[in-house]
Amino acid sequence: MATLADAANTAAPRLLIIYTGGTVGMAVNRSGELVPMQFGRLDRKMPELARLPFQLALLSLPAPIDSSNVTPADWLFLAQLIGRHYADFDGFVVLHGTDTMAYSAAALSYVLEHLGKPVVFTGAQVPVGVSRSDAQRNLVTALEIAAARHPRAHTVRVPEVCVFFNDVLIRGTRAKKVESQQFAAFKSENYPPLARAGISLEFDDKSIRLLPGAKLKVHSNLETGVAVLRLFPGITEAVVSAILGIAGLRGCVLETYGSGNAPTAPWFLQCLANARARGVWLLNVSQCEEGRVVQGKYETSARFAELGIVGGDDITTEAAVTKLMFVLGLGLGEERTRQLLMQDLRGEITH
Ligand code: ASN
Repeated sequence: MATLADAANTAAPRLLIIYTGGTVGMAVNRSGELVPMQFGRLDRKMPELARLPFQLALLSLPAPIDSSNVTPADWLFLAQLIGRHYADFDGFVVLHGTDTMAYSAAALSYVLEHLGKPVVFTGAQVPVGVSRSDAQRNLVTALEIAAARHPRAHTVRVPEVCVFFNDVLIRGTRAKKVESQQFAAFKSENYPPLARAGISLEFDDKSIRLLPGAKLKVHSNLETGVAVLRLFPGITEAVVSAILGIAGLRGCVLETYGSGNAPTAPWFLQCLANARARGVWLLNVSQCEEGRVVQGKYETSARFAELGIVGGDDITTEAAVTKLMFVLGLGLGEERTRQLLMQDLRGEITH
């Protein structure tokens, strides 16, 4: 672990930056492609870090990655790392590629149960060191959020896994990457941002989850036998039955239309029934960016409840995939699994 900055005041907040890769730390290789690099001396690239009133330390993954290569094993590794250093730091900032940041933030939200300290994911669209980079701005404010306390009570301000990007703080289970060319890469879906950064940081305290009563629990299992089936007009029986028939499939996010609607063709419903008979959990998530799944509102979702398909309310696909991995990874019985899938576990759904 490298010490980046020791504030003169030893009571200054202690923050751990975990560098996983992503554009923030990339450089162009000989073929002209952006590839992840070791950060080396981050404080040389960002001298402003030394001026922050924090005690900063940096940990890098042994081999930084483009976040398109992230796996559930990486999420568990990250969670263990945070768990191991939990007592020694007041907050954590994870530098991560933007492509799958929303999945990673959602996964960590589930795996870190009863979290009482901030875990702020951030990154950049332009690498640090390039003059127009957004890295400095994103990282400095993410650190401030990780250190933030309520002005009077001095309790932790954001005891959540969240994403900070381009001046907006988003709950980890509500983030979605919506832009690949602009700096405003993320959107908070179906939930207000937790904070906005302007000249000052404005927290929306009523939208932030309260401190947990219990001790942090770091879960160590995620079920990887999951899939996503996105419907489109003209989808064939061959496609649906191939996906739902995958050997070892335990759960599938069904990306449906509008308020959770899907074809009523008998072959389609039969494919769903066959999957359910094999014990595959189906979680109904809308392709719409706003709004929610209401099973039974239209005839086109009327059979879903009786087939045992779980309505995902206003959950995002990112939060749904990782929720399936987490809940199925707990290895619980039928009834408890259904309850947890329907329940709001980490602020991912609003009933
Ligand atoms: N491909 C990069 C990544 O996700 C994109 C980025 O970080 N802006 O690692």
